[in-house]
Amino acid sequence: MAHELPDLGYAYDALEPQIDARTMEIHHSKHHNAYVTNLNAALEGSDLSDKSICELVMGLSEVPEGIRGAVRNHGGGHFNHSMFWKLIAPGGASEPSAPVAEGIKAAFGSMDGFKEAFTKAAMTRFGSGWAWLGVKDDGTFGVCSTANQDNPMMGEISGACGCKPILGLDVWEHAYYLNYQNRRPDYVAAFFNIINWDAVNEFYEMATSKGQGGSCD
Ligand code: MN3
Repeated sequence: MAHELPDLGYAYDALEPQIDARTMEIHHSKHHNAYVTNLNAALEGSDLSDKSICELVMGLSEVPEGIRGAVRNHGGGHFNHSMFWKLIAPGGASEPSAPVAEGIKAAFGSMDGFKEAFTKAAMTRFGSGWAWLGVKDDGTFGVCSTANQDNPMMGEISGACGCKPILGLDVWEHAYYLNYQNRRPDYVAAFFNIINWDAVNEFYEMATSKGQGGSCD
């Protein structure tokens, strides 16, 4: 079955002023849509068409070499954005509840300590990529970043994350340029005000109970 662009579940202007409607519309209906279209095109004629996006991303090393790059870029893009829309969906909890709150405190000392570490990951990602909060195999929390549309679910190929992602921030310029131009720090700061912590909790449950990350449902 072909992969599909998920509905946002909320209006493009629902996140203003933190993220403007035009950015959301282009980001979802153009950028994310293109990842889905290109992923489907790459998979056409392969025997991977029955695989879920989660299976594709987690099993990247088993994808035939000829289409592995396309699945990595476009499949990663589809996975990451599907997770991202849920993480900024309006109406959820504005702060984490246990055990996410406890995991953050144990790893970073406080919410401010977490924000500092996450902001650093987002700011030191040169060029395009993502910043992540994830749960490691030993249950502790960590922060890292990946390039392009890679994500920690891809394992070692994505870098040194070594975690299952429960929160991610798109730091590609297409995610913020219309409103923030070169001011990535302001965009990152705004993101903290719109995180849907209910979604983070759900991704935490998924990570700890199934060893999977966002977009694996
Ligand atoms: Mn994006």
